[in-house]
Amino acid sequence: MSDNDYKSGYVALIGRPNAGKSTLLNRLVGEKIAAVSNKPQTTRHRIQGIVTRDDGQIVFVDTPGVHKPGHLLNRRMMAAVHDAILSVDLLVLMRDASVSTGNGDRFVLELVKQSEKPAILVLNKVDKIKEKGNLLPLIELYSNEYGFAEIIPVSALKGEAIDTLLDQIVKHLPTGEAIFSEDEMTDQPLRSIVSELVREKILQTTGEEIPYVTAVITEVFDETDPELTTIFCAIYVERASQKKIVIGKMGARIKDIGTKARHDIENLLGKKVFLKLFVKVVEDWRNRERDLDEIGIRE
Ligand SMILES: Nc1nc2c(ncn2[C@@H]2O[C@H](COP(=O)(O)OP(=O)(O)OP(=O)(O)O)[C@@H](O)[C@H]2O)c(=O)[nH]1
Ligand SMILES: [Mg+2]
Repeated sequence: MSDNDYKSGYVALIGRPNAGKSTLLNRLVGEKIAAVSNKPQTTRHRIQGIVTRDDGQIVFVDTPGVHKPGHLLNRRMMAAVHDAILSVDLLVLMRDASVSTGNGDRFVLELVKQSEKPAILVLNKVDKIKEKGNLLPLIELYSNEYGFAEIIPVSALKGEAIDTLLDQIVKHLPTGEAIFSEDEMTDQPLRSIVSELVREKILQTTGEEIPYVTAVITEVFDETDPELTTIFCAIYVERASQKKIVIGKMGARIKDIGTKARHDIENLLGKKVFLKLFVKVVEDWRNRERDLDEIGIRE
């Protein structure tokens, strides 16, 4: 292939909360760099994942699920979505095809229409759909609304049709040189990935209330010892009662969170990890500029 055929560009993954954007990002990059959970609003800031192939380089921008903003936190989350839409070459609108169309879906579609950018529609979670013919009305609905360059049913979880999706994405990118070196996989510092992995375990092990009021900051990341990386993470909650929930009976829950997170972090670093977690009560951090800046959710 001549250099003139090489493609490169930025691609935003946008959609409602829970559509499977971060699952897809992890699948595409081949490493766990973004938190995934069945709770909505798992992703809070934009996360880039880089895929380098022989014929091109794609910089994926994972974004928070589109929702009505309440706290300052949520306003910043939605600003990240709008920024991403404006700054990329191609949009991937991701839709959970296993649930019926709601106002949220129409709102996301509207964002795509307003952008007038080239877009690919990804119908995710097809592993949950027995009769593939059931996708046809959805395909029709979306193609009547916008000129999607492609419509591709996938399963991000099972890895179905992911190669087809990548091929189609590269096809629709502008020609250009690689943006990042080929061994780069994300723009996220290890510290933030670690925080996200800990937060993911909190989301996965607690009920409905805790996810929204939790943030994680990696305060110590010490690689001095080549055999063992020492990591301290602070878990923010808003009230003492929430701290009790995160810690659990006799510390059982926080121990569980720590064990699961350490496992993922060791996989990522390829090294043994000593992970210490502690819980801090910080009232109303979701509305405080300084706290949001500190946990990396910037304007
Ligand atoms: N069955 C099935 N489940 C999936 C698939 N993709 C994602 N999921 C599940 O859907 C849930 C949400 O996945 P996420 O990747 O966190 O979704 P998201 O779009 O990033 O969500 P937000 O960050 O909240 O906007 C998780 O429980 C995933 O395991 C899929 O292809 N099939
Ligand atoms: Mg996400």
